[in-house]
Amino acid sequence: MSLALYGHPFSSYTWKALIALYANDTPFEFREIGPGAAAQHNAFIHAAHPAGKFPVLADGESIVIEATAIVEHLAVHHRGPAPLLPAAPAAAAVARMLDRVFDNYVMANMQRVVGAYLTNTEVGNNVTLLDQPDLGEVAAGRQGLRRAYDWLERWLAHNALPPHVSLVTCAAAPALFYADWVEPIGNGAPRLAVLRAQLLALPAVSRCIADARPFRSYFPPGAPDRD
Ligand SMILES: N[C@@H](CCC(=O)N[C@@H](CS)C(=O)NCC(=O)O)C(=O)O
Repeated sequence: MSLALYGHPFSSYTWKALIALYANDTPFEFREIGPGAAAQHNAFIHAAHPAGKFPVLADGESIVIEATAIVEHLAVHHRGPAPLLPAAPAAAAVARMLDRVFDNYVMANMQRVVGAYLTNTEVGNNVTLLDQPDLGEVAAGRQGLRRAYDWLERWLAHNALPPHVSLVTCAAAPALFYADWVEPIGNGAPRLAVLRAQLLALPAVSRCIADARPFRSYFPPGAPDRD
């Protein structure tokens, strides 16, 4: 059954699906979406997802939306050396909890800061850069990140991530990569800073970083001169 992933190389949620695919060397076709992309690719995601968001996975006749569901779909239907979800149900439940933490409190607050630099963030509108960001939104997003970092730092003091590339890796790597750009993790959360560095060194993640590098100038708050 042929797999196609619709997404963009600079998109954090696209990375989440790509890391799972790369970790298991799963063959797939990447179908880029965005302003310069093939019209049918953009039309496909707008038809496939209730909010026109990406990534979207096409697996033969099956269409899977939402990055977490894509990773879970791959874990079930395209198994490989990286199990993506721990085999033990209790450990899998913890992996799903962490996936929610990274999406809802790291990725969402990072996107809140990014969104403060943009106008027309509604789906289907042309997004443009504001002359001045909404400083209240920037501060709220950064404060939310700090709280998420503190929670994760406490969690890491007593727990470890699954010992293989998993749903947690897929959620944590892009979330921490971009979040650190808008609110540096720094000395306040040393375990989390180490985790970010470890995740960035994984082959599946460093491949995403390399493929996204040409797009860094588009990061609305401005990308730092480092990974
Ligand atoms: N809950 C979605 C979020 C996906 C998401 O926010 N994707 C961004 C790209 S990283 C997007 O589609 N942005 C364009 C838009 O919102 O119209 C998921 O987990 O897949």
